[in-house]
Amino acid sequence: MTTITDLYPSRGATEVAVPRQDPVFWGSPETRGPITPAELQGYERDGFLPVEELITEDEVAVYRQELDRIIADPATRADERSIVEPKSQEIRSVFEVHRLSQVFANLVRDERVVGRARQILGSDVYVHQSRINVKPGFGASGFYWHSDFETWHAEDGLPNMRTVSVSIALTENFATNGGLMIMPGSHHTFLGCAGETPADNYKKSLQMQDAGTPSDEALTKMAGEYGIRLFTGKAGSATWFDCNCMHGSGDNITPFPRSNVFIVFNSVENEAVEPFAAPVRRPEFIGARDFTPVR
Ligand code: 6CS
Ligand code: FE
Repeated sequence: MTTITDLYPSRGATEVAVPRQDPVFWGSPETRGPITPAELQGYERDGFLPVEELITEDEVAVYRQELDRIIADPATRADERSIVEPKSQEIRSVFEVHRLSQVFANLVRDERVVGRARQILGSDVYVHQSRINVKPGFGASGFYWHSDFETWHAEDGLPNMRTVSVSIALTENFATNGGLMIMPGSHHTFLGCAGETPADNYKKSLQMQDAGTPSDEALTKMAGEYGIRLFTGKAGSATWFDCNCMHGSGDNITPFPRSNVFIVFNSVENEAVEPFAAPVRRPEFIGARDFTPVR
C-alpha cells in the first residue's frame, strides 16, 4: 500500500498557508488546442481564463431549455443530487448533470470544452463533478469565499492541483446578480483551513460552506494583495479557473437569475484517493470515483 504524501495539509487546529507545489499549466507549449499561448500565460498568472463566447446564443437556448426541464421535473426535487436554497427551498444546484442529462453530457465532450481542459491539464481528463447552479432571483444565496481544491483535497482525496473548472453562463451574468468573483493570483498559495470536517459535511456545505472557509484575517490579506475580479458576461460566455483560486459569489436579490453550468475536469493522472482530511468519502455524485476519460 503506497502512502501518498499530503502536500496540502488542511482542517487541522490552525490555518496555515503553504506555497503551491504543482504547476498551473500542465501541458507543453507545443500542446495544440483551442487556447492560444498568450491566453495560457494569462491563465498561469491569474488562475483564470475568461472566454467571451464559448457556446453560441442558439446553443445556449438548448441548454437553458434543458436546465428549465430539469428543475421543473418533480423527480429532480426528490433526487439526492439536488440541493435547495435554505430560505426559499427553490432548487439551488443539481449535481451530476453530465450523467442525468444527455444534453449536458454532449456539452462535456464538446471539443471547445473538453479540448481546453485536456490542454490545460496536459492529459486525458475525467469529470470529477458537474452541477447546474440555478441561483434564481429574489434572494438566492451566494457561495462564501473558498478554494475548491481545499475541499476536493480534504474531502474527495484529490492529491495534486491538476484540476480545472469551467463555469458556463446560461443566463446573463450582470454586475448585480451574484456573479463569480476570483482573487487573481490567489491560486499560487494553498491556504489550509482551521477546523475539522464534520461527518456528512456535504449536507450543509453545499448550501452554506463552513469547514474549509478562510479566516477574515487571511481573506483581508489576500484581497489586499490580489484584489477581486468580478466576472460578467452574456449567456454563452465562460470562465475557466484553476482549482485553487480563492473565489466566491454574492447573493442574488435581483429579478434576474444567474444560472450556470459548472464542470470540473480532473486529470486521469490525479485520480482521487482517500480523503486527506475527512472521516469518510463524499457521495460519488459530488466526488466521482469513475475515472473513465471523457471521449
Ligand atoms: O464542495 C464542493 O465540491 C462544491 N462547493 C463549492 C462551493 N464550490 C466547488 C464545488 O462545487
Ligand atoms: Fe467553488
